[in-house]
Order: sequence, then structure tokens, then C-alpha cells
Amino acid sequence: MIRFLKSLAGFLACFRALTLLAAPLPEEGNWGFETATQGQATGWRQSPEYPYDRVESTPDAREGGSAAVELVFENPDEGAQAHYYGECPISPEPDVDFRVSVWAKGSGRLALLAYVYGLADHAEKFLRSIPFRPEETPGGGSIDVSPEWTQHHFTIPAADLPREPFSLRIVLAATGTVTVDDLSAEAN
Ligand SMILES: [Ca+2]
Repeated sequence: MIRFLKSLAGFLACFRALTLLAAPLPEEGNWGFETATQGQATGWRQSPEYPYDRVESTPDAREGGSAAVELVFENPDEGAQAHYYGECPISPEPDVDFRVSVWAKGSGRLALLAYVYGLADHAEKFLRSIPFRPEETPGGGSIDVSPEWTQHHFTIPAADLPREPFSLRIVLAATGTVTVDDLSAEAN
């Protein structure tokens, strides 16, 4: 029995090591915006509280794909935000930095947020929004988007994530006119 438990512990340690190495985003999340329904990326939606001027699926995709999403939020009032979020829940490791990358091009700025939900009582309950920290500007905030497709890297430090079980949704907060494609999770 003890031997069995030891081997089980070994297996679980391996499994954990594997998940730390690579925690891919759930496949069903349409992270490349390849599928659209009535001109809108499937599985993504605008926040009614933080609307864009316009969001639509565009064929102007990064190499290897046939669609991306164009976010338009021109001349916002001071401090105003527009949110476009993936409906697919993500459950990152609670004690590991959560790193994602995204491709963008256009004219404007892009920030990433996470809507974070607690999972007490087997129900998701919205807790708060957490900003990702861009690798280019570690102090926080948004990154400058250039006219050429460029991959940008964002992190939520483990210390910013809840201790209790949680899930999150990725939120794209852009100003100007920014086309986004191919989100992915990154190994730590
Ligand atoms: Ca795509």
C-alpha cells in the first residue's frame, strides 16, 4: 500500500511538473478567432458596460489563419475602457504566474485583463478584474500596437491571483483600431 502511495505521489508530481511546463488554453476557446457567427467571433463577446465602437471578424488574419478580430475604440474619454472577452473559462495553476501571448497589429494600444471568478459552492461568482502586466512595460498598463503583426507577452504574477479555487476569462481592452489574433498560454 505504501509503495502504491509512493508511486501515486510520483505520478502526481510528474503530472504537476507537466502542467507547470505547459498549461495550454482550453481548445474550445477559439483563441485564433477562426470561427465566426454572424460576423462575430464565436465564443467572444463585448462587455455591455465597456462597449467598443465596433468589433468584427476580419479576414485580415495572421499567417496560417483565415480570420482575426478587429477592435475599434477611437477617441475614448479619459480613462474609458472597452472590453472584449472570451467566454471560455480558464483554470490556471493558483500558485504559478499566468503568462499568455497575443498577436496584434494596427494603430492604438492594447491591454489585457482577466475577469476572475471564485468557484465556491460549485458556482462561478465574479470576484474582480486583474490587469495583466505587459512584458514590454512591466510597470503595467497597455502596450503600443504597431502596423505589422507583432507578438506581445503578458503576465499575471501568481501573487495577484486568488488563493481559493478560481477560473478566469481573458479580456482584450484596446483603444484605436487594433486587430488581434492567436492567443496562447506560455510555459513559465
Ligand atoms: Ca486567426
